[in-house]
Amino acid sequence: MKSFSLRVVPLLLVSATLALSACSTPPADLDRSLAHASSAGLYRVSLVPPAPLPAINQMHSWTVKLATADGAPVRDARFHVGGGMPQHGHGMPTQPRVTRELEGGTYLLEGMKFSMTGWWQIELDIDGAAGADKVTFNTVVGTPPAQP
Ligand SMILES: [Cu+2]
Repeated sequence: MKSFSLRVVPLLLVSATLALSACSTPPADLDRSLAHASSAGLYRVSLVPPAPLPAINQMHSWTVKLATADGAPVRDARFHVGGGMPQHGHGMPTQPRVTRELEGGTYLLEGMKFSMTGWWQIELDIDGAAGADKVTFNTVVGTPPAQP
């Protein structure tokens, strides 16, 4: 038993080191587009973040634009918002919600906050006139500028 542990520990250390270095780097071919067709093709969805994207740990809002596959704005839709960091296995630190429709097919997504730099996914479950569908976006939160 003792010799087993002695052999396993160095392997664990090596794996942990590899995992840490992999964490900080999003996949090179990551699709960072913020305009997608939904999974079943029912909708076209765009996310509009504030520009520039706020530093980590700041609460802020995004805008969601929902249209049919033909591009007609979709009113009165409902959303469930999820997401997290796929490389770290944790979710969002807040529970973002689509709180209201600002104008036809344009919605306010409040409560967004990124607690770490790196690759985040934002998942929307959509319930609208054309049916239920979902869409996932990728965004990479940058290193915050140095504090003076
Ligand atoms: Cu993380």
